[in-house]
Amino acid sequence: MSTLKPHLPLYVIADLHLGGGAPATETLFYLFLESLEPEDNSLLILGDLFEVWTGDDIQSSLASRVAGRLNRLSQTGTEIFFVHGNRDFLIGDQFAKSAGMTLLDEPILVTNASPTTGFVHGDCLCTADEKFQRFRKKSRSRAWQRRVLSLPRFARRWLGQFARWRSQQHGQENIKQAPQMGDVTSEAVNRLMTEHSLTRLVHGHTHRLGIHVNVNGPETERWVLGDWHDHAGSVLILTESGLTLHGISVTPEKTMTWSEPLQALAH
Ligand SMILES: [Mn+2]
Repeated sequence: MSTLKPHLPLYVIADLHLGGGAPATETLFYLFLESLEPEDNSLLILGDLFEVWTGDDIQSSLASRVAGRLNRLSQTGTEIFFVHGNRDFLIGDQFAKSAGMTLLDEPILVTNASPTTGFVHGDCLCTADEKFQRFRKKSRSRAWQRRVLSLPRFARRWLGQFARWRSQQHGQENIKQAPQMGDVTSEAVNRLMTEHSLTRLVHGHTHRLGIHVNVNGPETERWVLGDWHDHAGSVLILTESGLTLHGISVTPEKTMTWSEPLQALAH
């Protein structure tokens, strides 16, 4: 758990899955980062920035481009925080330092907003998928991570490809058999919100963009960030008094556009 009082507004993004999709997504990401400078603000990357990550010591042109852009933004005064996703949980101190960002353990509680707002990547809430939860538990242990990171680079590259393939297969099986498997469970949401006395929770991971109200009693909210793909993405903005969720996209002429704030879904 991490308690945070970031400079507001706090911009929040998740599930860019860079390296796994269209080049336009990376272009949109850099335009978005440029739009944040130089301002008194902060940025929280809520996991799955990359499609796959198998160790900070494995160099790629994508990783150095992303580190360079993030670092440039941090130099202009934007604080950058990062929470691991289920694809990039092996991001370590070395990459974080090169990107000028701070790694945080979830849940993140932002206490200088009203009400206090909780943030998680979201995979911890998908408890109907027991197979995934077993892997999550194992792969988040220090011992497992040390073992994997000590493998030679070629073996880790291969493992990364395999994990990507497995994850896609598993996702497709879930969609066929039980679509709710890929979503959060109300039990897990309620447990987390009650444990930390939260009335507002934000997460990504499920790629099911939306604002849900009365999720754990009256006047409780669950905000879900959308994923980024092709030329479009999703951004949440937290100020002292409010929260808004927007779609963003990039035109072929490389200009970025913002959507109006999304409205809450009726329940
Ligand atoms: Mn995820």
